[in-house]
Amino acid sequence: MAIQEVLVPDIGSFKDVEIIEVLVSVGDTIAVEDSLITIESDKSSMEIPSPVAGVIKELKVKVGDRISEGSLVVMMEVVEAAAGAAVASQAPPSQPSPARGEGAKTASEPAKPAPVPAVLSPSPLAGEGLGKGASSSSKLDFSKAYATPSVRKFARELGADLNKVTGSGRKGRITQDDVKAYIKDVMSMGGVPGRSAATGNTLGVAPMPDIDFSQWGAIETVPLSRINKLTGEFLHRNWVHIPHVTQFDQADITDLETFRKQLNEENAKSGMKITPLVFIMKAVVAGLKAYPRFNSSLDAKGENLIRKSYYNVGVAVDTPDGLVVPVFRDVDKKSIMQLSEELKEMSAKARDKKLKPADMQGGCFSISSLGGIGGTKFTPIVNAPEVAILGVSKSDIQPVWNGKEFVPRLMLPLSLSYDHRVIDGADGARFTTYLAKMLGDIRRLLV
Ligand code: CAO
Repeated sequence: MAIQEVLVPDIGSFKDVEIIEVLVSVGDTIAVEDSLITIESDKSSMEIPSPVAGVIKELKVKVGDRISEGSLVVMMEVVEAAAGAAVASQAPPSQPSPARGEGAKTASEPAKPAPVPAVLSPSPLAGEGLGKGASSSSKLDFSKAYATPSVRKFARELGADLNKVTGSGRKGRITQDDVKAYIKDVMSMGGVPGRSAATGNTLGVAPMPDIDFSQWGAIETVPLSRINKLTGEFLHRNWVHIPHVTQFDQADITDLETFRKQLNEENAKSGMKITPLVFIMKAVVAGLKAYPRFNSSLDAKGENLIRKSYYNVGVAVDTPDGLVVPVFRDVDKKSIMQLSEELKEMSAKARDKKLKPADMQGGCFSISSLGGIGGTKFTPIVNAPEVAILGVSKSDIQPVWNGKEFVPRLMLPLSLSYDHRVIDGADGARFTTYLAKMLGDIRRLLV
């Protein structure tokens, strides 16, 4: 073992350039060609790798120092074989260093350890600048990215596309931490680093800016509820992963309303209130039976459809803490009165935060009813792994042409969003037409 100086080699036009990274620490065991420091001029950055293997005994530089050819970088305790190689590396810098290849093995014995100029690993800022250890099979083109060779190498090893990473270093340089943060973001979105938006695995868009709104006036910061956060994540995932189409339609519920009001009058004493929603749940189940693709889920690989022979319907409930979707089981087997009772119970449980996880699982299809509030139509987000969701808006009286004249009819707006990977547009329109037919004449639900 011998302590040896490692010097900056001939670095061409680089003179008095700044060290922007020190990549080693005292005590580190270094292999031949491990990078020691990164230097940066106005035009490019480059790493200076070690020409010898050994243990760092002393750092002679720090970030911000300026160096030129011959500057001392580290004191290194070199292993014997490498010490010999180090002397052999005194060949002119423009020639390939035998210390890195076969020459190291054939080098003659050194008389004494001599200072070792390191061998360059250039990285033009606007060039490919591949680190030596980078995979030659990699297809990622980082030519526009502003990063040092070690960061480029790190990004290639992880398959991160540096073109999409925002640099937080000086002058926007991308650091290793920036790459890690990018990978974390991509993974949290269920994506694959390095795959472009075109492949469907990442959004490939810049993150939302962090804005200080107080610069324009008074503000208050209100934390999102747990439900808000969970729902937000879930909806975002579904919105990104599922190709949505929304089919609009309307159902003539004039006769249904007459019947519903009659039922409510008959049950006034019991306090039971029947809303249009329970009829819609029944009509949906009839639709799921007529069009079984709507009662299916895609498997995780997206290669098979899993068809269900049970009819569980989720209903979105608005609570002070956010949206929850309790599931009503076996809707096909329950009466209008039973469903009304259950809807009342479940809505109360939801608003009192008493729903259990099991109450919100196992749904086949969801309904989001804003009919009690207002609006004419909207585009609900599919509640995966389900493949369709029905949005219901407020019914109103409209003039409808009956072939001879316009007559006032109570029309219910329907907005069906579906997963276009599973459901074709024609089936989407068939499904809403079928729903409208069922709701237009609820006797058909018995057939
Ligand atoms: N058109 C006209 N009136 C309607 C209607 C419709 N489509 N649907 C319901 N109504 C009426 C009801 O008949 C009731 O009238 P009365 O008070 O005169 O009896 C009134 O509106 C209120 O109904 P409701 O909302 O209490 O009951 P519901 O069975 O229709 O809905 C529930 C229950 C739990 C779904 C509902 O309370 C709710 O939370 N809706 C919001 C769902 C939501 O937030 N969806 C958005 C999800 S995406 O962000």
